[in-house]
Amino acid sequence: AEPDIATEKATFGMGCFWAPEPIFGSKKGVVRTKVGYTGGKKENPTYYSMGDHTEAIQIEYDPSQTDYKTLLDIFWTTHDPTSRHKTQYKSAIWYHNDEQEKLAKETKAARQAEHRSPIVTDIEKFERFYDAEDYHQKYHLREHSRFYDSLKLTDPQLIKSHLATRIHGYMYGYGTAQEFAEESSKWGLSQEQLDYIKKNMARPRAIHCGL
Ligand code: MHO
Repeated sequence: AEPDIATEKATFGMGCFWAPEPIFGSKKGVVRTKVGYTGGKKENPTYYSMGDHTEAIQIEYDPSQTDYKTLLDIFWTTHDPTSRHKTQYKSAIWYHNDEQEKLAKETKAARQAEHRSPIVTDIEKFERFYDAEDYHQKYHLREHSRFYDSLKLTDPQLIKSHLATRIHGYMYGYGTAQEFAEESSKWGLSQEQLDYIKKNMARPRAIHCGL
């Protein structure tokens, strides 16, 4: 069953949207992630016709376990906020409230000292998120097709799945073995499934997006 907790949202553009899901997925307090299109005006964008939208990740987090500042630290350090890309892949923060806007602007200013070139990240008000097509959700988890099939998640379940979100992160090396041991004991997975995840945690496959 999906955890029934009050979550808050964070929405980021970090380049191709396949990579950020595992980056955030296994972080403390991250309940679920999904990918989609936001920031533009075009109605009902699709991957091959996204118009003025950007590929984005939306994170739902438990504010009693983590906070927006922590997520921003991950955002700033796991993509290059100084490289200018076309709108599809731009670096951006879409804030959901005044507090997020303030933290986004403050951290952007503070992070500039770490870069030679100007940070080009756009900070805009969140308007509307269009979910990406099913095959983009948990993209890299789906690549482990036999394991993925063994989870028996339908596409509508997958986009909301806490379990898939967490596994996706661990599988690509973004969590610690200790956190994994504590958390995975509650998942009800078979020993074979757990061993498969552990094997991948030890040697995570590299993620590449050809931007
Ligand atoms: N077409 C690029 C980027 C994919 S991203 C979801 C690739 O295959 O790596 O736009």
